[in-house]
Amino acid sequence: MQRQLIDSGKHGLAAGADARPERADWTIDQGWARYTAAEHATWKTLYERQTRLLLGRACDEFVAGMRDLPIGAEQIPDFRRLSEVLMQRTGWQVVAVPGLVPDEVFFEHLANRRFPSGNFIRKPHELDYLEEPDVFHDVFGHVPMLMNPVIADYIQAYGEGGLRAQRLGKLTQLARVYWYTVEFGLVQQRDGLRIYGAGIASSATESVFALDDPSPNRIRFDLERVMRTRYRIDDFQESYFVLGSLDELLELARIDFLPVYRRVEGQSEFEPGQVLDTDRVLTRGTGAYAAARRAPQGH
Ligand code: HBI
Ligand code: FE
Repeated sequence: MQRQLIDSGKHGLAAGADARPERADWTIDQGWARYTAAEHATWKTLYERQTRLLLGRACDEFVAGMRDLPIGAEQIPDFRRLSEVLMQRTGWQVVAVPGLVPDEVFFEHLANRRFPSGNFIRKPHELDYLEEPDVFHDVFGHVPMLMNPVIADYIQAYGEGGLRAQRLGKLTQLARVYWYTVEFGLVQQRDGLRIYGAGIASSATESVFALDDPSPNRIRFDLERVMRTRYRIDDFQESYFVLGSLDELLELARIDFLPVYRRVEGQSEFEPGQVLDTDRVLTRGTGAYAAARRAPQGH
């Protein structure tokens, strides 16, 4: 499609290892004026479906962030306008990138309160699954939470922590914390469990599965436990970790992870669906979904 030729979008990058970003920080122009009517229409389809599903499912902070941002059904949001509002509220900006960027580039942006967002949007035939974060995942899923001061500090701390974890060889452990909070976190609120993770909030199927399906475990979040737990990147999670309140992330943004890495070092790892005697289990999952995926021919 035309905009990819112009922007060297994700296909340009995926084309080969020789693909190089024009800028060292991998940012590109969002190219807002070049989105086609069909691309805005894809956004609208996703926006309307997800807005409906998130009623009574998204946490209060997500709803408040969305309400105060220039994000609507009709158009793919303009990052400059998002950044104006975010900057005033929490000092964050949204910058455009062509897709996944190298870990250290990603961390460097977050450490400086710049959220790298894919500028492309998924194709109509891939509404429910995509390999790289697009503008719908990044803007609809992540940006509303960046309006919250706790999340704003937590994600910046993750960027700083990521640079350090790389030097310490602990990126695997840190990435699990990000995964089970920023991407797939649940939180207890007045009327029950709510979504705050962007990977869930931007997925029609997983926003229902994570809260309503009997298959997955829902376990009280514990830092060391989560650091030792592998995750699924290509399917629904088998376990979700639940905060009592988003304020618990304040503590995580402040503490030094080094002693935690040291404690976890050499300890066994847990499978995504494993439940421990020491877990505070909110829902013990049936595991039916994951079992069916492992044995699709099963009886
Ligand atoms: N790049 N654009 C983008 N978005 C991400 O979420 C992202 C990334 N690069 C690396 C990465 N995430 C993760 O592997 C790190 O959080 C570990
Ligand atoms: Fe994400």
